[in-house]
Amino acid sequence: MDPDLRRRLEAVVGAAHVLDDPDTRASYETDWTRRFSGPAACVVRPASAAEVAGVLQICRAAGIAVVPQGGNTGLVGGSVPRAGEAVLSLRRLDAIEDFDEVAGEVTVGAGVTLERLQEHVRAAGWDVGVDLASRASATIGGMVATNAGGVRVIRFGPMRHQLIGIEAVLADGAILRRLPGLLKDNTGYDLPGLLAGSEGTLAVITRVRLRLVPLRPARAVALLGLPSLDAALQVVRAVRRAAPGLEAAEVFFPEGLDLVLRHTHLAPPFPRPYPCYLLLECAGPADPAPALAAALEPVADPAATLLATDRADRDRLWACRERHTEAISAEGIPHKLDVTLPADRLAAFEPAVRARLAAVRPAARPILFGHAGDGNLHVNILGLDPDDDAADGAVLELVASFGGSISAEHGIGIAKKPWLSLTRSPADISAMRAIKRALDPAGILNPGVIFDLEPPAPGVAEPPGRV
Ligand code: 2HG
Ligand code: ZN
Repeated sequence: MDPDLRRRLEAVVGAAHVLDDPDTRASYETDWTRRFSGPAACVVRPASAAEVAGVLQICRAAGIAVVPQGGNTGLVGGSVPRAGEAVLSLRRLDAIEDFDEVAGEVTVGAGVTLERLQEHVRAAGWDVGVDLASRASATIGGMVATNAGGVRVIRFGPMRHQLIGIEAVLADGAILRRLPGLLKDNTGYDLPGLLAGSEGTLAVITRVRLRLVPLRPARAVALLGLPSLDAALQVVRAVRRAAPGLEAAEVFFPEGLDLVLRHTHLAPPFPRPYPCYLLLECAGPADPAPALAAALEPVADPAATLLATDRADRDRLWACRERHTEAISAEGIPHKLDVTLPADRLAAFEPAVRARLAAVRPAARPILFGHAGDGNLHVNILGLDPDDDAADGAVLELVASFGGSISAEHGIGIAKKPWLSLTRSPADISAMRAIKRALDPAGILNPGVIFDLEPPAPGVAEPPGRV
């Protein structure tokens, strides 16, 4: 690393927080999938918005691009370097401040993990509306930057819906600070909403103000074995109407459950396998189990239904679903395609995607699971070369032909970039490019993520389906 650049960065963040030793850099250079990895010039670890601003000004002057990174739990290659950028790790911004226990709002540093925030606010009777399996490592800043979804979107929406204020640093070092704690604040463009889901390409998020939800301590979980995804979706429809406390409706299939059981050594939930599994969670101030049982009674086979209320039993059922990601990773490096389908097309998509994959790449081993309540399937594929994206393209084209979206909750990153135009129009993409150019004209913030700043030269056609 250039010694002069190092000296200038050290003057802002301190010598202990500019890391360029290859062994120390390594964990910041590869993402959770292990499919996306690249060399960083260095890792810089600021502790405040002012330090972030100082680092961005130095990097901009030196022409060095910056990749913002939280817990590095991303799954689309958007938070790791590609070609010698500086990784800007936000994990030291880990203060939980200004918790309004009456209004249910809290201001949180970007580097606070979801799990720490959950523990903090639950002690006072509040909860975070978003929950996801990587809660121990995922940071709030990264979750806002990617507009994370998770298992409770059907009840509380994604991260953008929890956001009521933001502090973020623009590429030129200017600090946006909108942390008003006002529920009504109609004074121009919604900058927090714009930055949510911008994947580190428009600004570096340093603090956010979140709306909380009342803690619902009484919980009931049901796991059902079913003949098909279509049958599972019919159960979800019935339970949604009859059990108003429904927070999660998750599906998985035998090939995924087998992997989880092998990896975790958990006992199989049922004495025999089923073609599809549905996990439902209801929550409320009082025990939701009777309402859930009553809602299931007309639609579920009692021999293929487990109901759990105490914590250890609920966790055991959840493990069958939540431990898919780690069990798949233990098996190999997967291609991960996180897609949404319109509710009425999801059941037909499942056999169609399996058939498409078998035709395009017979060696592909699809493992499907996801959030049935909001049409979000995680199509994980093992058995492919990490650089072979023929299966990715085939699946995403199929999704577009079903009227779905090529990214439900993980973002575009670099993994989905070639297919962005399948579900965003030329007008959308040029508006996004114009916003990017206005906020980051030198293109130093996470360049190459979501789309390239420059469209193809006039007269040069973009390959179909590619940006
Ligand atoms: C989940 O729903 C996460 O568990 C990860 O979004 C999905 O590993 C995946 O593909
Ligand atoms: Zn998910």
